[in-house]
Order: sequence, then structure tokens, then C-alpha cells
Amino acid sequence: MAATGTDIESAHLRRALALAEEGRGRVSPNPLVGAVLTSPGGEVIGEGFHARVGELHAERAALADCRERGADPAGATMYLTLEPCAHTGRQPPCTDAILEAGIARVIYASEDPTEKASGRGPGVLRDGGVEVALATGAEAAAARLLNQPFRKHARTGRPLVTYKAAMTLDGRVAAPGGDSRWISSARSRQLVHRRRSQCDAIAVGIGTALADDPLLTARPGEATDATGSEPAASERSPVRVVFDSMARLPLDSALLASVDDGPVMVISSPEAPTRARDALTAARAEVVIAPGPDPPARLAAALGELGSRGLQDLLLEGGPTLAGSFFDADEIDSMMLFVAPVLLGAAGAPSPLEGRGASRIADGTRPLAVEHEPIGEDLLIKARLREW
Ligand code: AOF
Ligand code: ZN
Repeated sequence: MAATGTDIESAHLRRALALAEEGRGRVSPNPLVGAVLTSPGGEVIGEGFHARVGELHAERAALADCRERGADPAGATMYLTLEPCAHTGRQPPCTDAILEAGIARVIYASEDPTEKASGRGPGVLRDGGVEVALATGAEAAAARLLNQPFRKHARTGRPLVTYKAAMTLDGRVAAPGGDSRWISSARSRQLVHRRRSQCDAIAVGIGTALADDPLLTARPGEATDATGSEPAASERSPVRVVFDSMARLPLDSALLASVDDGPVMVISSPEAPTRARDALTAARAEVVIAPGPDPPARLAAALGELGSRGLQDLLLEGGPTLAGSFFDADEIDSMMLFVAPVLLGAAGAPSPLEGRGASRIADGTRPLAVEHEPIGEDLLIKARLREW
């Protein structure tokens, strides 16, 4: 059967999505964007992606590639994973480049929900005589999924929250006394380090900070020993956030001892003793006060503070009490749950979410989508609770 126009469109958009992926971990706070240019005859004459914040947008990268190949972009079709911008930021408007190049047709797979965009680029192009279409279907859904942190941040001012936890086969994240090292295998923990290196911020509650004295740096290349030894931090340093309402983070904690490897932020309540807050500031942590009449309001205020600092992708690493309050406040967008082949069988050992929760199964939260994949002997379950 001959390929239809839609099949061809889908194939170019899938290629653009794959190109966009190449920028992962380097473009924040910008979105991942990929672009493919085809000649009027249907031949691919240029490819590009947004490689790093501050550098060329995917559109201009694809045009540069086209010219490098000695091809002419006039009359071409441009396939994009995101609507082209019409504003001047760190880069000039992509609409200018598209109009100057004489592109005939632009097909984009997702809208840009930021205030400065929101359809302006497609409008400018239509006014300039370019045929513009928003794709639908599987590629459109994939393009939205690609930039969930960017999209939630643009629409709410808060970061996307991914809760990561490792649990036993009987659903516990720690022994009753708090011991949790290690539930998941070295391979799973390495995967978490890679995920850390791609996010903007990593958060834990003060309970976890006191119990585990974690470093929370991204160490994707870490030797996979079981000793818990802590080698030097990698190139990228996500902000390490501690939800610590009474400002109890110890001044000799591993987190504060490593502020030179990555910033530390402490989210405290207005009730925290001023002296404790000042001591944390003196130890070079940024202390943020999250006000509000109740815990959900304080949590929303805290996430708003993170968002206002441009942090879009937050990895929540526990413990279960903090994660439970995120869940109760409807602030968990997705979960990464590692299930390890070990049984505790202990009453009173905590589960991944220790919140108020639901009292009937019928009132439980059903994720929008669940995927699972074996990671060595563990099983990684990814659940998406919300889509932006
Ligand atoms: C990107 N890469 O490929 C496209 C973007 O500060 P600027 O000039 O880099 O602008 C960033 C904004 O441009 C971004 O938030 C998004 O709205 C729009 N499109 N951005 O970084 C791209 N096409
Ligand atoms: Zn642009």
C-alpha cells in the first residue's frame, strides 16, 4: 500500500521528536524542540534541534543544516514539534527566519502555552502567506508529553513533580526503624542518577534529610558499589530542596557541606525559629518561607517559589510523609516506582505515600497512563497522573 500524506507527515514529525530528545538535560528552562525540512519533492533537506539554552532554536538549526547541505529552503515544508516563536528572547524570532527562507508550509505538533507565544507565531506566518497546520494524533500527544515540565510551568507557574520511590514487593519503602538502604538494585539507582542529572531540582522532606543525610547530587557515572560512598558531583547541579518547616536541617549535613557542588534550598514555615533560619542562610542555603493557612496552601506557595526561580522539573525523592502531603494537595504529576524483589513483611513499615489519601478504593486515584519496564531484577513502574 502506498504511503499516504498523513503517514509521511507522521514519519517526519516522529523524526523531529527524536531530534528534540537530543537536547534533553541541556535546554531547561526552554522546551525540547526538533525540526525537519523537506523539499517540495519530499526529500529531507535539513534537520535541527534546540541543543542548549541560549543557542539556536530548532527552526534556525534546521535552516542552517539545509544551507550547509547546499540545499534551497524556498518552498520547503517545515515539520516542528512545537509552534514557532514570534518573540525576541535570547534568540531572534523563528518566524522571521521562516519567512525570510520562503518556507511554504509549517506543520507543528504542539502549541506553546507560554504567554508570549500562545499561537502568535502561527498567526504571523499565516499573515505572511505560509500554510500552517497543527498536527493531531499520536505525534501531537508525544510532542505534548515531551515538554510536560515546560507546559505545566507555563500554565501554572509551578514545576512538574515526579515522585520517585523504591519499594519492596510487599509495598514498603523502609523497614519500621527507617532503614532503606538499599531496596532497589545498583542499576536502578544509576538510572535515578541519570534522571537527577536531567531535572532542575530534587526535593526531600526533613525526615529523610535527618535519617539518610543524603547528598542529592546527580552522579550518573557513579561506581555501583553498595557502600553508599559519595563521589564528586557531575557537571550539572540540580537545586537540592529540603522541605523543612522548622528549619532543622543540621549545619553539618552532607547537603550543606556540599553547597559548592550545587545550591541548597530550605523551604520553611513562618513558624520556624529565626535563629535556625539565619544559621542555614549563613551556611549558604537559600531559605524560603512558604506562608499559607494550611499545608496544601503552603505547599502550593513553596512550589510557586520554585517556579518563580525558573525550576520546571522537580524530582521528589521522599520520604513518604512529604510525598503523602504532595499527593493530598494534588501536586504529584507522575511517579517512578521501583519495585524490588525483597519482602519485609513488617507491620508499620511505610508505603510510598503516607498521606490522608482515600478511604475507599472507589475514591482512589487512577493514573492516566501506566508503563512498566524491567530494570535488572527490579521493575520500574511509571505512572502519569496528570497531563499538561
Ligand atoms: C527554544 N527552542 O527551538 C524553540 C523555542 O530565550 P529564547 O529566545 O531562546 O526563547 C525561548 C522560548 O522560545 C521558549 O520558551 C519557547 O516559548 C520558544 N520556542 N524555544 O528554546 C526552540 N522553538
Ligand atoms: Zn524560536
